[in-house]
Amino acid sequence: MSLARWHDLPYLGDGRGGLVAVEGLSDVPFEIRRVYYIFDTERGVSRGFHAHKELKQLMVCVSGRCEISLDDGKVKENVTLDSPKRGIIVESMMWREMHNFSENCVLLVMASDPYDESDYIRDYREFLEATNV
Ligand code: T46
Repeated sequence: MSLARWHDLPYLGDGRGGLVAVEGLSDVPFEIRRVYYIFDTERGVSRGFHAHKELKQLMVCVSGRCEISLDDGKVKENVTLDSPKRGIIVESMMWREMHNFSENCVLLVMASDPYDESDYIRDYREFLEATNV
């Protein structure tokens, strides 16, 4: 089974251009309690390198492209995000890394909870211990 849960977004574009609207609980399977976006990433920079204990997120590349590495402690998978119409839902207890950001990449993230540093696992060995019990 794939680790990446692809999620098609409601597309409302017309002759004037594109439009995507996302509502929590109906268009994504959680309440959206925080939105953030990553942009102007320097060439060669990678980000992430952590998992979340509880947080669920929908990640969409609304401009450009980037690669996401997912790892559930047993299986690893790489996916490319390059469409504003489709994203991935990243569940809790999933190690994630973001690589190869294109120059114009804007990675939009809709999250199920407010920011809470205590929800992060930033040590890979600790993550493996928690997932391979
Ligand atoms: C994730 C990936 C996809 C905040 O204060 N509030 C926030 O909402 C966020 C997202 C970050 N921060 C602080 C925490 C750090 O001091 O901003 C700093 C940079 O965050 P971080 O190094 O965690 O950024 P990334 O790009 O490695 O990870 C982020 C999210 O933190 C994470 O939840 O899943 O994007």
